[in-house]
Amino acid sequence: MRLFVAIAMPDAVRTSLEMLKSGVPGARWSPRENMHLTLRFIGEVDGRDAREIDEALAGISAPSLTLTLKGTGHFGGNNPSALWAGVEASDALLRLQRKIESALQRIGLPAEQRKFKPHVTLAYLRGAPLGKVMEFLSGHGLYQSAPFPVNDFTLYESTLTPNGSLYVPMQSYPLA
Ligand code: 3AM
Repeated sequence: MRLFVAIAMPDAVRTSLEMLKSGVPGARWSPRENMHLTLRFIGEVDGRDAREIDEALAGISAPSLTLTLKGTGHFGGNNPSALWAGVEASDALLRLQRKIESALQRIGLPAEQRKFKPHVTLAYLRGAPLGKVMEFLSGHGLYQSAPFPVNDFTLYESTLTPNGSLYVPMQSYPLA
């Protein structure tokens, strides 16, 4: 199974993100139920590893936090591959991400090579005109969610289907 660790967006935040989802031809907008902030992509593991990962995540002790989504951006430079909503800087979020990273390294997962860039993916893009992407970004640069509490994080299973990825929450872990 293909796993990742993320923070699920509360319903009110999903609603505010829904309003951003238009105006870019070639965008495959993330379905409302998929909206999350990835803390750690794990990838393909077997059942035994999944159990170890679950135990490692269950052993994490970290405080609950408050997040605010802020602004929009894209990955891929001049060949945009994804649109996302940004996250207001949060040391508590970085500390949580580091705890997850070290817990997973302790059980033998290879270190994540990419720098952590907190974001909520809005759409994956294929052949979207750069001008439309720039229009989207300048039009939604002032996007901001209400601050929201984060009281847990979740281990997700990602299933690739012909219509895009299906993300199924497997287990949630409370923050103190
Ligand atoms: O949270 P987002 O949507 O940005 O792109 C994948 C998605 O990111 C990312 O993990 C999230 C859940 O699928 N992802 C997929 N493959 C990846 C990889 N090999 C990856 N992240 C890092 N390395």
